[in-house]
Amino acid sequence: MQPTGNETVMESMMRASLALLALAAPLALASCGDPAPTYIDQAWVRLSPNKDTPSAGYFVAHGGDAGTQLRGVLTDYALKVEMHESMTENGMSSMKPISSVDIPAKGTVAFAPGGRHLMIWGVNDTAISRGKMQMTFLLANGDRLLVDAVIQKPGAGEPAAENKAREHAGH
Ligand SMILES: [Cu+2]
Repeated sequence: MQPTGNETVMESMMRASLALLALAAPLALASCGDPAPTYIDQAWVRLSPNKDTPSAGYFVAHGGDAGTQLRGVLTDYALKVEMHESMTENGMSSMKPISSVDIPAKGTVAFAPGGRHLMIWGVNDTAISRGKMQMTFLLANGDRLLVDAVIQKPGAGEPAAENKAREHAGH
């Protein structure tokens, strides 16, 4: 069968899109390797004993080679998440919402009991029975980090020892 004009056009279009794919692949690899990305670990949630009051969330953010900011946290497993800061003034402790937190290059920012924390309203029953919930951390550089937070029942402590042991084993 003789090749028609149409087939020639289609072939050249296919060749063009293959060429684009070949160009795209090295770019994708470059963004995964160098430079070191910002990441989140030791994420956990202290479940509120009362469904009408919010639970608290904690984690550690590790800055990559470039500084960025944490702009917010989303999850499908709760009604609402806010970033808060606790402070003590004249012996009174209070907290206020914060809209962004700097994560310096190669620095560490901890959200920990008594300080910065996540307020989480309406943690989903499915997540509670599973013992963990996935959260999405939104960075100013456009990265979205998916992190599983361990859900601790009311009264249970911080699962830090376990997390740290795992982290060291990996290094
Ligand atoms: Cu709060």
